[in-house]
Amino acid sequence: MVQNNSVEQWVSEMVKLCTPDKVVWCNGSEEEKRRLTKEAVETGELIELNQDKLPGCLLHRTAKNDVARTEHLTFICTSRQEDAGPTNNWMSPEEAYSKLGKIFNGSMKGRTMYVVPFIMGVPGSPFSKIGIELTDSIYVVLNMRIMTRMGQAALDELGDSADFTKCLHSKHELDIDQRYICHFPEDNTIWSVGSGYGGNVLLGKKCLALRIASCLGRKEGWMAEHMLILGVENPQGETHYIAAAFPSACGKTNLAMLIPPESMPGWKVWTLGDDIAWLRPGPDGRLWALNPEAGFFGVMPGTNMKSNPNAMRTIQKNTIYTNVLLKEDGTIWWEGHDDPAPGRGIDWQGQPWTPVCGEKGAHPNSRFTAPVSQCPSIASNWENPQGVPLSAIIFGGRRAKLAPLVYQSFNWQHGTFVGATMASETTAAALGAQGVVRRDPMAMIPFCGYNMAEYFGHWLEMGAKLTNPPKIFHVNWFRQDEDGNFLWPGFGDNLRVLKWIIDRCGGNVPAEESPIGYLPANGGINLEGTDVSDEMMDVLTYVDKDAWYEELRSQAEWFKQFGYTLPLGILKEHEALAFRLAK
Ligand code: OXD
Ligand code: MN
Repeated sequence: MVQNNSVEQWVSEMVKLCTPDKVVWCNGSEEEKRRLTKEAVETGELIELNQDKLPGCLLHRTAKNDVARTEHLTFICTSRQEDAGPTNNWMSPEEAYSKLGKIFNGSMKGRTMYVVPFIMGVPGSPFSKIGIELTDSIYVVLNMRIMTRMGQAALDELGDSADFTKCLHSKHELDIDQRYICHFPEDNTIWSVGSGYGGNVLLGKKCLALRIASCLGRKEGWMAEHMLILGVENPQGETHYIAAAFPSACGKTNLAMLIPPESMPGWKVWTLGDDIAWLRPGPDGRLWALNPEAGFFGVMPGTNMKSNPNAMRTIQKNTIYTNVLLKEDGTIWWEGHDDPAPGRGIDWQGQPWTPVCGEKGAHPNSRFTAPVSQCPSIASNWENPQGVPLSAIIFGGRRAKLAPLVYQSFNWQHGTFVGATMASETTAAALGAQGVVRRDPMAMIPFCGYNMAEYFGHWLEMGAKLTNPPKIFHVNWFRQDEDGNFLWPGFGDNLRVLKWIIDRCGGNVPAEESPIGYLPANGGINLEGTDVSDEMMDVLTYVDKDAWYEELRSQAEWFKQFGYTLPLGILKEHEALAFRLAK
């Protein structure tokens, strides 16, 4: 099956290290899926759900201490520490190979090593990259089968080239004290050990398509971003494409699958991706975007027919659920489901559960893995090998105060600064305190594979190459009033803001200039059919100068860690904001 010396040689080295009893090369066939599913169901790694109600669906429970990405155990391993930068954990490649090598040594004894070739991107696309993941987890193989184009197609695409990302994963003991997720950009290699949680072990996703890809993009003149991609079609049938970066669990999947409100007839939203966008300048001077993934790995709690009907319809078949509640009829439930809590069930920890037991039935970071192709709002061109041209880029965060509903940056450099100063309240997608405001530039703080100051520099350089760059905006769906009530209805009504953004891109609506950027002019956002009063809109678009002075100070404090490496363009924008606020 394989005629690639580099692949064979690397696999045999890793076999020597991990000493599995058996090595199975995955070809991605249906027969292989059936065989692996049967085996995992027999061992209890997966639970088959009610096949009449949820055909092809499975449930998996992770270890209790292994429910989210572990950022403190995630490392960028470069020869020089400054190449990883101050925002990443760093280990030297020697230390990492030696430390993890000891853990991997013999880690697959008594187990099977699966060889999983995969494509991030579309076969034949200039965007695409090949990876090969070696893993001892069938759960990982079956998830990779959904999340990527996996199997023989990837080996065919690779041919006899040695240009692939070497991804090694072992569950080992699922012991948090022996858990590491290490990236070696200089060797195009990822080693992950001791975890079974998706974000740590589906190595095509965060590890390759963001951390390693961001390094490749910098070298090769493109960008790997933590962004959804959607198309907005107006009643005249014209579609504009938008990419948007929000931190984990801040509504990227919901926005990507938005259903227009009834009061906006003729408008349509098309989904192209919900988590990762690879961006390249096109020959037309525009920025083109492609979703390198083939599946969604979405957050379960809060997903329902109001928040995201398209996601609900996507996950009715061929879906792997992780850490949700199992009901007696073999279907599932999670907090925020449309159905009321069942009288009893088995919770995500495998324990008997009732609504009054005081525990969550589903883990707050429980997930679904489902094929993108099953999404009812999937764009017909989502697999276009060239991607789609972007009209706008949106940055956003979860901020109770400060950031207005929407504003437009003055130009690419200012937009890069807006992205570089993004901040958001933390969520359950990563282990650690929740609800704390942290800086998360471009939503990439956990995912940038190199020095973030240089990453900002790369953004500025990319902008200089684009003769027709997308316009850059910032949104905040989460602004609250003094009593902690959300001011903006969100969900489908977010299309009103997208419409304003598209109108701005076409120069079709006036805006008000403010110190932080262009704001919607009075009446600029259509509120017909909402409960949002003009007074609420005033609060939603209010720029509180005192709060922005405080923000300016906090930005300066945060930037200090980069010292002289912070690009001049970012410093200039910081000064310009101070100047505009003082005016
Ligand atoms: C994700 C994340 O799973 O950002 O997409 O954590
Ligand atoms: Mn994400």
